[in-house]
Amino acid sequence: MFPAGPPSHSLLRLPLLQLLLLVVQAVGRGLGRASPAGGPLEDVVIERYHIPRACPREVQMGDFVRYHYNGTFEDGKKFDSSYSRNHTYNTYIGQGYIIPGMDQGLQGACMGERRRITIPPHLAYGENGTGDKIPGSAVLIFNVHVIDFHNPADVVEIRTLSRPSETCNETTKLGDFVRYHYNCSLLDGTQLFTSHDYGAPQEATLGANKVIEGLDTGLQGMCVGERRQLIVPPHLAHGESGARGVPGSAVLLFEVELVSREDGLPTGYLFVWHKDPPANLFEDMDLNKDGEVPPEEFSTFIKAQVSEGKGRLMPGQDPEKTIGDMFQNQDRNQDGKITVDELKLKSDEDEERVHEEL
Ligand SMILES: [Ca+2]
Ligand SMILES: [Ca+2]
Repeated sequence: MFPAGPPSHSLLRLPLLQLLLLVVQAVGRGLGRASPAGGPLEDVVIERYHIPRACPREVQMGDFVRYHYNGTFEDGKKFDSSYSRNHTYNTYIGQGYIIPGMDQGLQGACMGERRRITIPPHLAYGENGTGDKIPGSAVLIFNVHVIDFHNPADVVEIRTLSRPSETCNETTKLGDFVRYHYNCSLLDGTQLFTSHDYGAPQEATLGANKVIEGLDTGLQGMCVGERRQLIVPPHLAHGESGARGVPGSAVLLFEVELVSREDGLPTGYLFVWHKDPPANLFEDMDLNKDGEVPPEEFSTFIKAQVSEGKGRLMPGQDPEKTIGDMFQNQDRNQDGKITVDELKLKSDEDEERVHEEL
């Protein structure tokens, strides 16, 4: 009734220590179980009937696990199922939130693993049972499917899948404007989002709080053309409450490819000069020398600075809009033209502000 350990094909893939533990478990528990007297089950029995090919880590004390289960009695009668609620059961392990037998029975599980956990009454609901569903002295059998788990201390796990063959001199850093493709799924393979749905790469300024923290981190230090896999725990993604299409406390799997990278501008800046700004800035802008700079002159001047490589606009926004915003900032009395008194460099303004504050 309780086959000893996992099916033989998966034994080959287990690390030796794990294999030994399983054998010890199986022998120890198997003997206890199979006592000729047919005595009571003394311990939790774990049968790992599906172990995924890749198991980079196993459930440990303190992990938060999301799993589905069917709960039955020894006669096969069902008493509870997470599937009927259409929602995983989510809990911390080893902290007494669940019956002791489940706390024990979930430890060592891989993501995606299916295991049967048989729990004697003294590690479940004891002699008295509980509610109207669990009678006294019931042995409980849980068929469990582990969807994902994480630890609150987890950081983003980053694995480079491929890099462009030519050397990469500059990698992404905070403040950069990046374009990237991504696929996002749950760890059980459920597809959630992909940039390929939009037919264009996603855009973001790194560190600008525009994407979830784990993705922001995972996109840093990357070469253009590099592909990475990111495993993002929920506290660096959509948290306990989840988001549209994302279950609460879900661990997310991203595959990202960096398409392009540009230096960003300092916070609050729309345009910067590469070197010093022109000495006679207003005169240079006032193309017809009438003492006023309307939007057309302003726009012509800024575009010339950009095309001559003297300065650059904030990346990731329509240049016309940025230039329009710059004009609005400078036209302080909003009369549609900039005068020599109105024109101020942002760096000078900031400095003045600092002095005023001091
Ligand atoms: Ca003018
Ligand atoms: Ca004005």
